[in-house]
Amino acid sequence: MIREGSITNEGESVAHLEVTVDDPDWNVRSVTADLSSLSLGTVVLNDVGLDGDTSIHDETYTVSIEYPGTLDGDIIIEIEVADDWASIGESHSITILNRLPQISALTFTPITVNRGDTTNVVLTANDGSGVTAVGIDTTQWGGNVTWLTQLDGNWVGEIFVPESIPSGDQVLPVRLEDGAGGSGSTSKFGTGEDLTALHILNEGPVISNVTFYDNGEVVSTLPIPLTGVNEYILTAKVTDFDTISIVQAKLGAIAPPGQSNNWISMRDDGLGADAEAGDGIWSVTVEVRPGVSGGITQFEIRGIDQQLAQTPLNERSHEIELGNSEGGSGGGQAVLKTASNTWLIISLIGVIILVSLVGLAFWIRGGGLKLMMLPTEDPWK
Ligand SMILES: [Ca+2]
Ligand SMILES: [Ca+2]
Ligand SMILES: [Ca+2]
Ligand SMILES: [Ca+2]
Repeated sequence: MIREGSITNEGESVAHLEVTVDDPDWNVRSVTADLSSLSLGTVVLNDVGLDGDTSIHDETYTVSIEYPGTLDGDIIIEIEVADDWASIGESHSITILNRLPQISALTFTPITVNRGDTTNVVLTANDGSGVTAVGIDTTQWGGNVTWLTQLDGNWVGEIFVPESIPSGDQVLPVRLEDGAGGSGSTSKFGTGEDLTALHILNEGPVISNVTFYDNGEVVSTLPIPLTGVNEYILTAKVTDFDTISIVQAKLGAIAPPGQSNNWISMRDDGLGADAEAGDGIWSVTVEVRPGVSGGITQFEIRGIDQQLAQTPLNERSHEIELGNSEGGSGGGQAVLKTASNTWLIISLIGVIILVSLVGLAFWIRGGGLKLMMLPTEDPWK
């Protein structure tokens, strides 16, 4: 009967009522449909290719219908077929769908947001049966449906921007209910255009928990070897709402030879220096060689996410102390280190004083032995 299967109310769609007359020998004069149940009066169907009739003289009569009212459900209409002498009538039922409320305006304040922020929504929607509920649906990104409240003919509310929503322009679906019990979801205005998009900013990866390990133990000073190369593992926790594609370190004084200015990849695949794959803790081996200067040294770590956002420049710098070879291990590193530094200085001063005193004594005694004495003390190596 309805070529499209159904009509949507409030003029949402144009449908075609088709009636096929069974007896081809019958000299049909007219086919009409009484649509008074829809307040559309009586309409005439044709079989001459007009008004959506797909084929001329195929005994299928057609008329196009658009229903501006608000009824929905199965509606009975009367079809009448007449020839020159008589007419017969038949009742048929057609299905009217309830058009969803239509959105005519949607604003977000602010419209540019970070994930985890909130933003205010003002939405305007209309329906012939009245609008009874409007909600912003972020469930596809792990959020929820935030139902708006009516204020001055609009629907208003505050929504939370889900942490897992991708950055860029995102259209948030709107759930709507009307006074006829219809409900559904849309991402379009009544005009058919996409709803106003919320612009989601992308922040670069955040670096935290920068830690050095010496054979599995946390250290806060990296002892400088007298010979050979000391290796330590540097790890950092790297977090981002997006997938992290690269984490790199620019190691400076603790880089492998010739690579102090290179960005060296850190890894989170459980291989090499990395203890556990995919735990967000990225790892790289660093080297401390004889001859590097002691004290605080700077290095950088940066992450880059899938959408190429990088750790901000001012959040990349970290530092570590390079100490002398006697650095201990275990808890309370900072205290121990301070203590050993102090003792080192005190003993150096002591040695200097001792040498001076000894030198002075020998100088007093006659100078000749002083030159022989100094090399055997050997405190400077
Ligand atoms: Ca036809
Ligand atoms: Ca409706
Ligand atoms: Ca990001
Ligand atoms: Ca890891």
